[in-house]
Amino acid sequence: MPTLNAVTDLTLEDGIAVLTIDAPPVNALSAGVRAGLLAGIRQAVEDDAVQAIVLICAGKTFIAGADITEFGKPPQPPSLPEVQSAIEDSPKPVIAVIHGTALGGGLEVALVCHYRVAARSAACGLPEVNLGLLPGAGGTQRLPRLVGVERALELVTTGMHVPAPAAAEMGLVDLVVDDASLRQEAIAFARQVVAERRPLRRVRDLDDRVAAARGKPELFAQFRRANAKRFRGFLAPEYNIRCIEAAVELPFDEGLRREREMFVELLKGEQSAAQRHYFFASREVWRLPDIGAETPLLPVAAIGIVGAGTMGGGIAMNFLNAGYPVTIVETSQQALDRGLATIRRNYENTAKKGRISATDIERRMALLTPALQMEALSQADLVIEAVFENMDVKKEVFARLDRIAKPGAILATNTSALDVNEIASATSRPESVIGLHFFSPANVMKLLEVVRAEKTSRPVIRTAMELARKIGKIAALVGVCPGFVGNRMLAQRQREAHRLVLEGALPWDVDRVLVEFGFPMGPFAMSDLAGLDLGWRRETSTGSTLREILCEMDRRGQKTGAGYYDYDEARNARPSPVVEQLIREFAARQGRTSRTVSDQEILERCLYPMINEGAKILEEGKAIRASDIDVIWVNGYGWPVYRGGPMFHADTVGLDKVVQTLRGYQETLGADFEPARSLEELAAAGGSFSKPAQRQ
Ligand code: 3H9
Repeated sequence: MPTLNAVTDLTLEDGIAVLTIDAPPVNALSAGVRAGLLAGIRQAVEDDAVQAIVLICAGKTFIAGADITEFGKPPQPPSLPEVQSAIEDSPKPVIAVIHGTALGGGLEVALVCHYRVAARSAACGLPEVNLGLLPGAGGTQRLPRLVGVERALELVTTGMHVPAPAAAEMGLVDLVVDDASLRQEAIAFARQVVAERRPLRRVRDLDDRVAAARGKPELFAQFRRANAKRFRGFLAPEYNIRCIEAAVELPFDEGLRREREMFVELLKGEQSAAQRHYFFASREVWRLPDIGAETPLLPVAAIGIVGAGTMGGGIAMNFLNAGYPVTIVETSQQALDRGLATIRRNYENTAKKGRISATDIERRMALLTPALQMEALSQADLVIEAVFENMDVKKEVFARLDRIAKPGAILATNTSALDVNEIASATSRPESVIGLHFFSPANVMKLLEVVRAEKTSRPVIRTAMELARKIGKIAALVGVCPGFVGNRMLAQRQREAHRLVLEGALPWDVDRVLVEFGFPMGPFAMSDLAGLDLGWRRETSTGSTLREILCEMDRRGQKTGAGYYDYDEARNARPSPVVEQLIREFAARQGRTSRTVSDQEILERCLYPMINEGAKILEEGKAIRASDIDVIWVNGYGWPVYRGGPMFHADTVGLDKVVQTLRGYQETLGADFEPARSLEELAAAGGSFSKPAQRQ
């Protein structure tokens, strides 16, 4: 049998046709793959020597889905449904052979096969929801027919990957075999199907499992209620649910049509565009233009951490979780004990939720060595400083580390805003110094800003990025500037949020508008959570800002039961009449008259200066690309992923509109709103951050 095309191949092995897809990196269903599949199935069906067909993939995975890069482009024949019909209607059994991951359209292809055999290490899933989509090739109609409605709802709304053994248990795959013998056993299974004259099992014809949910709308209502918080703001989960409802209530072909319509609607919408942008952005962020595979990686086996406070402890947990031995240093036994106790308590809380076992806790704690002397860090390959945020203190720590750390060790600071160049200057080896800006709580937050100082060497940067990957972070390489990328932009939003309040908006108005936009929390609720007294001291308080006045009144945030909001016992927030009155008086003392501020103004004034700052950051080369800024904001600051990130959002709004609006505010509010030069130029050239003008 001939090779079908560049990405598919058909061979005959003693009556069994083996149809192989070989389309790196992930065997996505590109036009070429679809064409090869269709041709292969047709040839195998026509060939009298073929008794059954085995569909298998080369490389690291089974089909990982539709080719996302084709979305939004003119469709190329054959369509996926056409290919699927050829498989499902084949008069000869077709067996999907799954290794790696069968995802999205990949699993949907497997679901039109008559049987599915999977390697033990494989996983299956319909992750379209994470791209703002739904499975658009029958997945929502076939999945519940195999696994039942409750499971199907869970799978399509989370996009979770189901390991092969669990997939077999729920009826998604028919046989699980050892990885090493997958191909051989799959062919043997095909022979068995032929020998036993097993029926051509078409999932579309099954009805029992969906019938069980027919006429039970409360099942869906309950699912929506239980997950309302998780789905807030997202369109795709609701559309996925509606498709499963259609699978239950409509005949198969009608359900398919409904699914198709909703898929197309989502595909054309802003949310999916944003989530697909984020998918590629979160992969691109790892690519460093001037640091490639030729840059040597430094060996890192042992970690040292200076400071066992909230940050130091959280950072340590990342490395312990990944199996690295960590030495953690504090200045007093009491602080050390407290730090270790917090780490243990965090692990115990995780264990209570069933995510780790008691053995896991002990294994991780055993990797941790407490110490009172910095000399204990002499053998560490990477030392991360997490002490008080003060330049003199940091420089002193680095000067000492310079004397103690072994040659070649990476010396990292966890500063969130200080000048890493200056910190590096306290050592005789600035090339080894880098910023690793973890976000709080460091054991939970995915984001890591890797801060490249002027003299940081390439091997140090590459090693830091690789380590970040190993400990499960999403790392973005940024340059030295006050606040780096994330906090520098946040400062813009904070300034406007506070200014808006003095002009007449109330803290809960600002928070509500940002929450409606999709942030989990607004800036004032956030301040209350973090504590208004961060960096505040009664002795030096001058009562000249709202925050100071609130602290002086002992309204220091959630922990004191009052801040910008009032809190009840269960920490539920209520707008505070006291604060409202206080704001009015404070503004009046400053000679301001209160006015009505529209929601639109709140949103524009909080977000557009951030976008503007993002443009300046790019101009100055402090971020590599606009999409890195988006990754930072989605992972570090709760920017809703269905809005892609601040720079993608600017593209969605239209850069000319952003510039115009900034100009408008500049007239009344001054230079803070002056558009960045690059933003104006890009807007004037009709470009966008995701597609710079020259590439269009
Ligand atoms: C769908 O199927 C819709 C259907 O229901 C309906 C159709 C009508 N397309 O992640 P990695 C690239 S929607 C194009 O770094 P890993 C990726 O960009 C799809 N490209 O590897 C990267 O490129 P580069 C539903 C894709 O080993 C390279 O492959 N499916 C696609 O860490 C390696 O990727 C999904 O949502 C794609 N579908 O993880 C699955 N997938 O090297 C999405 C990947 O140039 N994919 N690429 O940066 C994944 O979850 C992971 O890629 C996977 C491998 C787990 C497969």
